[in-house]
Amino acid sequence: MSNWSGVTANENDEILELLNHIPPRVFPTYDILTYNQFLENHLILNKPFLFSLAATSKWSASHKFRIPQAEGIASQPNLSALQSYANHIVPVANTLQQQFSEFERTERPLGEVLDLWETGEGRGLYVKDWHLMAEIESEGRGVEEIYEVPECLRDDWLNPPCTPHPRKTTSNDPKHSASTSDFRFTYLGPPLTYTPLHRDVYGSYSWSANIVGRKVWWLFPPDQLDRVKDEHGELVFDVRELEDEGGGIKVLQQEGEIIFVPSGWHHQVVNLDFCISINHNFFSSSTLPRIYDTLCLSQERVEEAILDVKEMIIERLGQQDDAWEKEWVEETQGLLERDAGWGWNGFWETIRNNLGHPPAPQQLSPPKYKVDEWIKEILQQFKLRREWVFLEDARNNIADIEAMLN
Ligand SMILES: O=C(O)CCC(=O)C(=O)O
Repeated sequence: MSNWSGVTANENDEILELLNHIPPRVFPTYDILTYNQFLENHLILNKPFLFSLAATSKWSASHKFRIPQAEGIASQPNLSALQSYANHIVPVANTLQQQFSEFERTERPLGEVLDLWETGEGRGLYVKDWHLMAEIESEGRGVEEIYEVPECLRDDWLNPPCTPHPRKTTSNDPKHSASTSDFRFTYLGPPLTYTPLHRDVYGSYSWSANIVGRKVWWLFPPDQLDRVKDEHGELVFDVRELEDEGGGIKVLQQEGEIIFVPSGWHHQVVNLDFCISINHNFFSSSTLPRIYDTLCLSQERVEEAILDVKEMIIERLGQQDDAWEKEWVEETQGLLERDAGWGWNGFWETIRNNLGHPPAPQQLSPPKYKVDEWIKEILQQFKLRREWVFLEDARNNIADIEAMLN
């Protein structure tokens, strides 16, 4: 059996309720978008849009994983076709079991989850953040067996460059630090599985393509978060519990469409059908000032959380020279790497690698003078920080970067 066995009457009511309250779409939907339009109207202005289903109609995944039904009836996922990846160990969230500010999470072979779904079990299970593309490449094949990244989205400084065919590695390939290794994900889950309110890692953009099924998105621009915070200033988990759903901008993403989520925009997503989607978190040179600010904020939070450690270091080493400060900066970097996913060394290393090996050709990247401008802006700010004084690796990366700027 390859079909999902359908929704219960209650689930159906919930889905209809969601569908009945979708406002007209306020963001543009493009069949075609040139890189320059993308850069000017969306990357730099940091504004959402969607690509129409034309963007994914030729993807292998759209043919392999989708079983179309009669008009007006949602496509079915081809679970049997997914069985060819049954041995992949995938992260699974149980969206019926909230644990504090997360779902209960496990890791298990994909085949186990597919087997449950094929018998109508595992209703709340959501396979999230499955590194399908990296797995395929590690097995020596090319990601063309799934998709091809749309041209506009190839200037991606966070993921390995888009190469549909098996990736040939050479000794000249840039070294990807652990923090910049792979943010290309596949998600699959039954109707009503969902992703709670969040903002993407590092303050990156994301794009997300629906291979099978429809999703509802709630999007919140960075300055419109007041109504989604609780009395302690913490973000709520599920905006559906709030009056007027916290004032989010609601978008129904149809099967085949790709949505672009700007940097720093919080979002929540609910699957209306059995959904299979592919997404990338990414950023490019135009995002660097935002990514920089996000890392500064993460650093502030880390410092506040371990102020007692600072006092202990000062007590032990005294303040007659800067030994205490060196230790303090190193201490905060370690924690920052664990908490935010990277520290300043990883940040500057990523910029150096991408400048040295641009992921996209010139016509699909911002003009060089703009790239230099964005980098110089953050360099100037970083040189006023104490990390500039104490982090030798960051300084070395910056020396390499400066040699590549005009
Ligand atoms: O599809 C989902 O459940 C979440 C996707 C998401 O949060 C993203 O693409 O940034």
